Amino acid sequence: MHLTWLISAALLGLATCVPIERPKEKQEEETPPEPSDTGLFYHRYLQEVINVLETDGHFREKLQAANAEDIKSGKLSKELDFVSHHVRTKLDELKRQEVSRLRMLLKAKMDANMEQDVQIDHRNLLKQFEHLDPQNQHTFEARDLELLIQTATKHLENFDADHHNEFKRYEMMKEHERREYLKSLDEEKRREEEARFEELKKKHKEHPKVNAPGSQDQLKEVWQETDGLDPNEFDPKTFFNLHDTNSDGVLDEQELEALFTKELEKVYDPRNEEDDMLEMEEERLRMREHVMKNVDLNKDRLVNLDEFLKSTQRKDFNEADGWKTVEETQVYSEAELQRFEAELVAQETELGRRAEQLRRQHEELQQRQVQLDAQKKEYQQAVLQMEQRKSQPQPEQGHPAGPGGELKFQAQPPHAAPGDHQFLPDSHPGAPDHAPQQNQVEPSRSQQHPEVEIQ
Ligand SMILES: [Ca+2]
Ligand SMILES: [Ca+2]
Repeated sequence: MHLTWLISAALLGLATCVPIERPKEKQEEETPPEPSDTGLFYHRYLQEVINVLETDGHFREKLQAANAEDIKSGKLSKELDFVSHHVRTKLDELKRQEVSRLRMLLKAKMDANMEQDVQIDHRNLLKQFEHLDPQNQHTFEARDLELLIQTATKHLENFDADHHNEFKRYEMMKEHERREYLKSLDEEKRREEEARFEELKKKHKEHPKVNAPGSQDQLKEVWQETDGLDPNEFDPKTFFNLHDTNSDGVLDEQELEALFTKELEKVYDPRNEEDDMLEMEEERLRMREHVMKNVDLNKDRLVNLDEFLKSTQRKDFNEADGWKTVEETQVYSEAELQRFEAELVAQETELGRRAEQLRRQHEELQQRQVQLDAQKKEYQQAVLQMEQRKSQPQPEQGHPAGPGGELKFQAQPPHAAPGDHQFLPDSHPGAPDHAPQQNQVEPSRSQQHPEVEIQ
């Protein structure tokens, strides 16, 4: 039954799942426990929907009676039709807020991709978010609850697997880069660097024994060093209550992981070059998975007191073989690394191909620019020539200076029509008889002036 019951517990933080054996003084505390962060990108929406649903007496009752199959099949979601109008209104509001947030996400994504002035088809784009029904963006319906539960379950189940996968790729990339670096060195330097790597590896392996998570040795160390209690008085029930920090009666993933800090500090120190803090986080996750696998009997991703006490009765609780850390574990095989490297080469080739394509496009553009520049220059020269011709003195014989019709035209004096040439032979400036009338006026005026001056 490794399925959706985790929804009702891990996400919903339901009071129904809380064991009855809570200490009396804690029962009186009415402050609701802080729910743990699921890490989902719609965590807030999910949590708020749960909170609102919990305020409805009918739904709460149905949830208590529901089993994992009812939740998964969507039977529980149908109960939404019977919740109070007030609750439905609140849920509608939550959905509208979530849709609006998703729209902003889409907008930001499009802006980042420089896709401006594009008509956004929200209904279509919202389809990529599976945790709500995008067809109806205004009200929260049974379909929304069903999708929310199914999607969160799926995502949570994949969460750890995705993380391991990411870590594996990270480790392979690290090794790939190390090998490439070594390849780039000359013989002597390479040997030096190889020796240095070995030295760091050796140094990283030097640490106190790491106890198996969830074992008596491990818990006792926390009891003694973190809680400052006498190891001879170790009491599982007290231990459980001490580390149920939000007092909700169960140890969730974060509370469990907090128990491993002491062990992790034995191996990883952020000040050391040889200790990789990403490896430490992977180690923490592996430890949590190990405990959950052995202790979480009902597979709800939570450890209740009953499960915890049972785990302390197990044979391997007292067996102290220690824990195999990440560096002692084969995270990837040589074949996997080679496949990864081949993938990298393919990616690089593709990038190279695209870069080459861009380079060619750039060249073409440059050539086009050169052509345009040449055309521009030709045009400018033509304009210049035309202007020069315009300003040249008019040829006396009226012969066109150039072969072009325009030049022929420009070469002619502005006020003389071609036909005027017939009368020009007689109109030499030297011939007073045929001087233009204006010229006749001028001398007469100049003749008058001396007369005026004489008078
Ligand atoms: Ca807790
Ligand atoms: Ca459990």
